[in-house]
Amino acid sequence: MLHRRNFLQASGLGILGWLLRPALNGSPNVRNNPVVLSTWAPNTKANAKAFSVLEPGGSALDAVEAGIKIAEADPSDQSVGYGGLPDRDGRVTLDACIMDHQGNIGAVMFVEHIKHVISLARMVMEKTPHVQLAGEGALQFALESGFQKENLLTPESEKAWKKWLIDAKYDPQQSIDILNQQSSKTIKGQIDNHDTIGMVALDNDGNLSGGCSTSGMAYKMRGRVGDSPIIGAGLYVDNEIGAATATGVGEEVVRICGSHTVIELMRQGLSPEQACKRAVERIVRMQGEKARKVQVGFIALDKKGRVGGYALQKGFTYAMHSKAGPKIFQAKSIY
Ligand code: SD4
Repeated sequence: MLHRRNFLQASGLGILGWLLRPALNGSPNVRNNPVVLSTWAPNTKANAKAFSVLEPGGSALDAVEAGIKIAEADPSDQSVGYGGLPDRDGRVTLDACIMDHQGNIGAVMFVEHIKHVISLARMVMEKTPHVQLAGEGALQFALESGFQKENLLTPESEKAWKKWLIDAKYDPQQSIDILNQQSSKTIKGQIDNHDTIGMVALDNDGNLSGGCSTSGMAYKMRGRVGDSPIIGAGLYVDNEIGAATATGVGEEVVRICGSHTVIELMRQGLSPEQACKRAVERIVRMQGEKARKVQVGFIALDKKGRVGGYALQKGFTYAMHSKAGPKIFQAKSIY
């Protein structure tokens, strides 16, 4: 017996629906308008690398991986990869995730000794039947896959940790305060401020991908995982709508499934900036006065190549690279 849904699919109505699909989605593929967008102004270098992949026709997925690797290898970026600030026990533990235009996802969290966790996340996505690996198991998979075991704690980060230890109270709130200081400096200081890299890209074929990589909150509790490796929180890509990523206090981003929320708001017709604003407003609604004390920033890129961002506190910057060259934005904020 032919079920109603099968009947509709088989009939002209199904075909009509399929024909109307691009119109209903509101945004047919925009071709040859490559754009890369990332959290924080210093990631212009990472963007330039990603754009060098996009411009000759490389995929958005290859572009975000190549771009994020620049931040992961940079010891002056104390929030990502090599040189990342350690947890309260002095150990650098990294989180990353990646998502492509077909909804493929991979993530690693609480990983030690592997510099390019974005590539490891991609390997989880492409070479395993799983989507997330954590801790020792993620390290084991990395070593079996040919990644090098490295010491990621630089002398500078060790020095900063030892200074913190002098009056460390081992109070999780301290880690939040440190992250807030890092991620809401004045505009002038902000230009030099590195932080978690979330990167989203649109390639020449009109496909979107994204990635996110971080050492997480400085001096966090051992084993703490934030939003950055959580698909839907630190990153989300929907190839019909756009791509979004987050930075700041991960606990607040996870609470509202931040990046997925931004995408759903864009699906309702909001611009990237409006959608990011609504997402941070949701944190304010949930957390009330507590929201004044934390920093969260979102950025988003839509299918047409339009970009936007918004933060809870002043001082959040984001960086774009398109055919017009690099551009830095100072995000608007609630407070
Ligand atoms: C985390 N969201 O682990 C990350 C940290 C971050 O800017 O974004 N710092 O919570």
